[in-house]
Amino acid sequence: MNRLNLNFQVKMLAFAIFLSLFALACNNGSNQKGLASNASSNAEKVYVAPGEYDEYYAFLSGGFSGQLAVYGLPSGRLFKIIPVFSVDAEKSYGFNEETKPMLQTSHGWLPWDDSHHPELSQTDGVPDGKWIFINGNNTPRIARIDLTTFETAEILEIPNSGGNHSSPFTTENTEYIVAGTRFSVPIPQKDFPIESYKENFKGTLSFVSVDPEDGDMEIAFQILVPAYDYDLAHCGKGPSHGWAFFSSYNTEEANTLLESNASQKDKDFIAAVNWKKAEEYIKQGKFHTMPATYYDNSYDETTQMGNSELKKEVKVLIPSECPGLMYYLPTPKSPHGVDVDPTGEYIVGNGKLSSDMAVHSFTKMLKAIENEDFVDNVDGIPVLNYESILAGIVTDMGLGPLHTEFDGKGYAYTSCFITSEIVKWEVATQKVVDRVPTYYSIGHLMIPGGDSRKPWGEYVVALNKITKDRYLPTGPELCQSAQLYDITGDKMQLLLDFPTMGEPHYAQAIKADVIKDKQVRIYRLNESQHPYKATKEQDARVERNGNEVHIYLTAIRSHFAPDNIEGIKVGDKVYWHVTNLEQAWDVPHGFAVLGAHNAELLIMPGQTETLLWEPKEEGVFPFYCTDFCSALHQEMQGYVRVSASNANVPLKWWLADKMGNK
Ligand code: K7E
Ligand code: CUA
Repeated sequence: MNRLNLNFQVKMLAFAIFLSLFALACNNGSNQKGLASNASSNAEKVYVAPGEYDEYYAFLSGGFSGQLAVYGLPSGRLFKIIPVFSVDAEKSYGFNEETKPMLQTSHGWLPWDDSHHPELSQTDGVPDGKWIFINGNNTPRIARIDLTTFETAEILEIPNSGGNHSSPFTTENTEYIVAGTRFSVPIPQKDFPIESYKENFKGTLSFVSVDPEDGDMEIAFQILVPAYDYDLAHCGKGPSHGWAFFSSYNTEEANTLLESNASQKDKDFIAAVNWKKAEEYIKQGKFHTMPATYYDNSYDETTQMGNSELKKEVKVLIPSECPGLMYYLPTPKSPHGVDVDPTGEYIVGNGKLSSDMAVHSFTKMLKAIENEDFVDNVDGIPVLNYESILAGIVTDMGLGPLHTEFDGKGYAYTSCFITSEIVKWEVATQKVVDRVPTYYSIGHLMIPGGDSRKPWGEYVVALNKITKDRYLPTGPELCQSAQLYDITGDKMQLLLDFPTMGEPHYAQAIKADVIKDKQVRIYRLNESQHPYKATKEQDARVERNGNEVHIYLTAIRSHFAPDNIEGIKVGDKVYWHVTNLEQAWDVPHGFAVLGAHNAELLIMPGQTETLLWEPKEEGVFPFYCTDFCSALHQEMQGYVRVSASNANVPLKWWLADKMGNK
């Protein structure tokens, strides 16, 4: 080979390497940004013209924000953050006297939780738009949000639980929502050595009944189960209605270094609970009444007050005493999500440490139970034979499958955390038909109606943990993010990225038509039963009772009545009860007073809210409306005079010369 030739070959090789690198870079570029082949037609698909409505309401959990966020789809526009488990200064939730009781627990008053899974109420297996439920993971609770007001209506504490993660998934007619404990603990709680985990720790699976009329939640019963980690749940539908399924990991019952110690066995369990059977056992009195301390907090719309009720006991079923109550379905490996397809036949175990994903058959499960095809028995719970219940295996799944949703056309969509992708597969054949990358590290995914009997399909939303380079950077903390994909064709198509508030674990969406026309617009003044209301200016007044002062204040465009108050003293406890006299939609008033140790009030038309103020020094302090309500909003202000604790300034209030005792 002559020199020239060699030179030429080296050059060609370099060129080839350059070309392949270039191709890689291009690939990377388009992968990194997920550039759509047809950006403008995709833009059209998510474009909602000014003044037009979105097609869906989407509810995304706030994760460690403890709240629930409401977005429009397909636009990704944020409409509202609904405060649930965490105080919210914007709306005074947890700061005003009316909503403080909502955050009462057996561990005291708690201003925070970690909310993961919103779940819409259902009728006949279809979201009915009455309520949305969400779990509090840290201090076990379930909240119910009313979808006519978009406000938290009830928070029920779950006793005998170490963390309410597998919750609050609903049965077909919202007969129950379920709550399995993620962490097993001593039940009842007691001081034990942690090393005695295997002897002394237990799990519980709770069934919370929901009143079909007013939504009132009660703990119907709990099932005492082996000390595994119960991770997620879904209820049966159609033929499997009457059953609920809970995934579990740590069937090793490890209590230290779970990352390896709870990953020893190649199968863990999905617990299948026959809740109709449970109802029979309850009726027959086969339950134990266990003492338990927990709160049920409800917000009453007529008194506009939250109320905390302390409850003292629960009914507990023990599987060994209740044959047929529950079974374990072996499932590889440390399954996270458990999802039931719209037909109710397929139970998908998202084995996050397994490369093969197991799909169980409900029909086969029933047959195995009938044939007593058991391989083991744990504390009276038969373990079914894996081979006998298996419908099939998805062999080409990505790595780290977490959750699955359905489009109602026979396809399933599974999120894979490690490979950052959504994998679409055919439910009946378990064959993979499409996959798309997500940016990045997807957790849950959501199809409107995708865990119901009748998914609307149309979109899948990826709920991502990490965004890296997707948005303008904002210091060390970057936003989490959702991504919207069109799933109407054979291939999934990325349409839109939008940031989310807090970590979106799960989400739900519902056709806007189901709820948009039943929104409460105002609270009627003549129906208010608030004990401190003042429904007309003539009723506005100030009352002293020892060192407690009650100010009955009214607000209307554009003044407070009264707007001058004297006779308050250092050391007083001053309750500002502000009634918004407006009776038109979209005219809230705000209220703030200098030096208050809590948040503003934001009072809807016809509503009364109360702010506690404890002035610590003498002076004259302004108060004002915080919500720009009219052209004269800036004039909506007043003064309160605070005198020494031993002063003799008489209690006086007025508005110009119109009122009070001036
Ligand atoms: Cu997968 Cu809490 Cu539902 Cu998050 S959980 S991802
Ligand atoms: Cu009322 Cu501004």
